Amino acid sequence: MNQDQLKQLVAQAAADYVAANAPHGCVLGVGTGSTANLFIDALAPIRSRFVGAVSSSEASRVRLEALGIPVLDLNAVTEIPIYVDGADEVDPGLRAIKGGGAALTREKIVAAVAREFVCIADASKKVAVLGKFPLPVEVIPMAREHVTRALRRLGGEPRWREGVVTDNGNVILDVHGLQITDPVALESEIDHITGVVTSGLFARRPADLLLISSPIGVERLS
Ligand code: ABF
Repeated sequence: MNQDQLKQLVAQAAADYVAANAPHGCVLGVGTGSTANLFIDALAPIRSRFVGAVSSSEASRVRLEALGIPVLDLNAVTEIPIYVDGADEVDPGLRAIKGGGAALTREKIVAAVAREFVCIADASKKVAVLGKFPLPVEVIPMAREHVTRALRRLGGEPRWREGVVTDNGNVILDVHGLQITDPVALESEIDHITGVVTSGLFARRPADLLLISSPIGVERLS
């Protein structure tokens, strides 16, 4: 099985999980990326189950609306029973690096509201220690160099993702060379740098359920 087939497998498993567990008439949280795109497509047969979705990006909003799933403003929603999204790396504590697709801030906001965060990934995303995938950090543009210096002091090598502007009008620094042995502490430290909007470390609020696909099937970890 190639990686695309593994993504398809886990996306379908997530749609099945949602069909079995999401209350009728609820609002679903939907993430961003190629695995999330396949999950959105897999929602087509069950779209009448939801009154709508909250999306973590403009790209996912367009895909959801094309399927006839209304996309709601998060400020108009009080409950999201399930939020499904991909990740760039996941560790055994279900903590993740996200944000390769530059949607990290909205993803973190949706995860904060959701009762259950279901992370979907193929087995290549599973790691013992987070950090091989460069950690994305969303930054207010005028603070870019200040935050770069502060991240260097934390031991990483930040690189500006030139040409990328987030849905919130900010820039992304990708921090290379980190061995993230204490993800909760590092998430807090980065969040406290003035000018940082958020980091792609999902450690204080890890996934509640990880669906991970490999050639032998989809494993559920919680
Ligand atoms: C999002 O999609 C991210 O936070 C992560 O960056 C990315 C994973 O992308 P893919 O599913 O394309 O590998 O959820």
